Amino acid sequence: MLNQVEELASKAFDELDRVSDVNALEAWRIRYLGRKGTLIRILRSLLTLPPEERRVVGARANELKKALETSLAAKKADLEQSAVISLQRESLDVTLPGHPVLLGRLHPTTQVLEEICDIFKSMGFQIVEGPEVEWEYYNFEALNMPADHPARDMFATLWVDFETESADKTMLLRTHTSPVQIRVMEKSRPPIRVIAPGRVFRYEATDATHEWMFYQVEGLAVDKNITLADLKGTLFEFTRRLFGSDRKCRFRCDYFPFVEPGVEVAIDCLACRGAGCRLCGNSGWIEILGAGMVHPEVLRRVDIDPDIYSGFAFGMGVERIPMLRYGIDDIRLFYSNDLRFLTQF
Ligand code: 2U9
Repeated sequence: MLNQVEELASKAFDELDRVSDVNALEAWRIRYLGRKGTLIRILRSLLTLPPEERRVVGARANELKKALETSLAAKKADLEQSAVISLQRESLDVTLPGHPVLLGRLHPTTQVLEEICDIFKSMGFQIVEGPEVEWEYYNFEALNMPADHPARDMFATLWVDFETESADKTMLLRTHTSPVQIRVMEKSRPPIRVIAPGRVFRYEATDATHEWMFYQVEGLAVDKNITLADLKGTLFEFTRRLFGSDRKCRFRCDYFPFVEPGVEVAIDCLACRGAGCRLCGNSGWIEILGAGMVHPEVLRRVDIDPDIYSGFAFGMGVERIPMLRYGIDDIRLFYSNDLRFLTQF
C-alpha cells in the first residue's frame, strides 16, 4: 500500500510539472485531490489495513495530500502570474498616436488644368472632350493639312497600325486637341465657345523639355463679327487671371496651318519682369500660347460659311505653366510617378 502511495506521488508531481494552463490544472486537481480522486480512494481503503500499517500509510498519505495541495496552490499562482504578463504584453495602448493616413491629391497637371478651365468657364466657354485615338482626317485634313502638307512635320505623329477598309481611313494618337473642336463644329452651329483639354501625343525622344505625352488646352470661339481684338482681349484677360493682374502680354505673328493670321502670345518674364534672365533666355518674354483667327478653309470644311462667320482659336501646353511657376526644369518629372515630386503640390 505504501508503494501505491509513493507511485501516486511521483505520477502526480510529474503530471503537475507538465500542466501549462488553468483548465489542465483543474483537471489535475480533480484527478488527484477531488472527492472521487485517487488519494481519497487510498485514504478510504486505510480502514481495511491492520492498525500498524494503517498508521504508517495514513501518515504518508496525509503528508502527500498536503504536499499536493501546496504544489497546486503554487502552480496556480504561477499560471495566473504568466497569464497577467502575457495579457500585459498583448494589451493595446489606445492613447498612442495612430499611423498617419496618406491623403491623395490632384496631380499638378490636373490642378493647373482645372484652374485654366475655370477661368474660361467664367468667360462663358464650355468644356468638351474627345477621343485620344483619332482619325487622320480630324487631326490633319480638317485642319487644313492635307497629306504631304509640309506643316505635318510640326506634329511628329504616332500612327496606329491596323488594317482599315480604305487607305484614307488611318488612325493616330491625336497630336493636338483641335480634332475635338472640329467635331463640335460638325455637330453644332455658331455661336460656339468651347475649351478642349486633354492628352496629346508626339513621336519624340524625351528630354527635359519634351515628353511624348503631354496635356493641352485649346479654345475656340466662332460667331458673327469675331475679330482679332476679341482674341486679344480674351487671352489678355486669361493671362492676367492666371499669372497676375499686372502681367504684360505680347502678341507677335506666327504660322499655324489652321489659323490666319496666326500669333504667338508671350507674357513678361515671371522671374525678371522683362529685364532678361535665365528663365526667359534673356529676352524678357515667355511664350505661353499659340493662337489665331480660324482659317476660312477650316470653317468651310465643317459647313460654316466664312463670309458670315469668323472665329478665333488658341492652344497651350499645360505642363509649361507649373514648370514656370515653380521653377521645374524637367517635364519628365510629371509622369515618372515619383512621390517625392508629386507630394510637393
Ligand atoms: C480649330 C482651329 C484652330 C488651335 C491653335 C495653337 C495655335 C498653338 C500650340 C501651343 C503649344 C500647341 O501645346 S503646343 O505645342 N498650339 O500654337 N493652337 S492655334 O487652333 C485651332 C484649333 C481648332 C478647329
